[in-house]
Amino acid sequence: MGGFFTKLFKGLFGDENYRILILGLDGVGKTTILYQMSIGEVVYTKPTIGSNVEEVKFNNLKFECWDVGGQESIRESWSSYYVDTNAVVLVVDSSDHERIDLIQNELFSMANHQDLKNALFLVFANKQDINGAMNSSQLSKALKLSSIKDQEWHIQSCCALTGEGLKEGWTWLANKLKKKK
Ligand SMILES: Nc1nc2c(ncn2[C@@H]2O[C@H](COP(=O)(O)OP(=O)(O)OP(=O)(O)O)[C@@H](O)[C@H]2O)c(=O)[nH]1
Ligand SMILES: [Mg+2]
Repeated sequence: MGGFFTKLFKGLFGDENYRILILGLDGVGKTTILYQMSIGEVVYTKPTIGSNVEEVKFNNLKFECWDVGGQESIRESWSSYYVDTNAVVLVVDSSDHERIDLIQNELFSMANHQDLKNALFLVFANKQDINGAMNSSQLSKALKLSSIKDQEWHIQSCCALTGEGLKEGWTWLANKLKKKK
């Protein structure tokens, strides 16, 4: 009975809580995206050492968003955040052609990790304002996204400084999470 009322309450008041990991190489815009989504502002950021966590409310859902630093030494700790994760938001600097293979490898090891087998993958092709940035289909190819078969994924181009594209990406995530429940 308790379970029924909890479900009814959650259905009416949107009290679902989802665990989201925001990952990507250093300097790609993860912390900028986190604060655009949580407070709606561009904040001055320093490289993240360890992680930040903020609550994001979107489309009647609550997201507990973990933004983990992307520097090489911190990347080793990413997998300790994977358990019970509903979705990975992978942020890529679309103008960084040199490190595309590096993040492609990181993405594949995430997709192959047992703890992320049921997670959704949202890829933000960030920094679209920079000249020479790859668009979402070029980035999708470079990341070999179509080889990811076990998880559902989506790529969205964006500019975290203006906020363009962020809501569209988050809407995909919210709709998928609602369907999964
Ligand atoms: N031009 C441009 N700059 C951006 C964009 N998004 C973020 N930046 C800038 O990129 C720099 C790094 O952004 P952060 O959000 O700190 O990057 P991060 O991914 O959190 O980096 P780590 O914490 O080191 O892993 C900052 O100077 C941001 O203002 C964007 O869409 N366009
Ligand atoms: Mg950061």
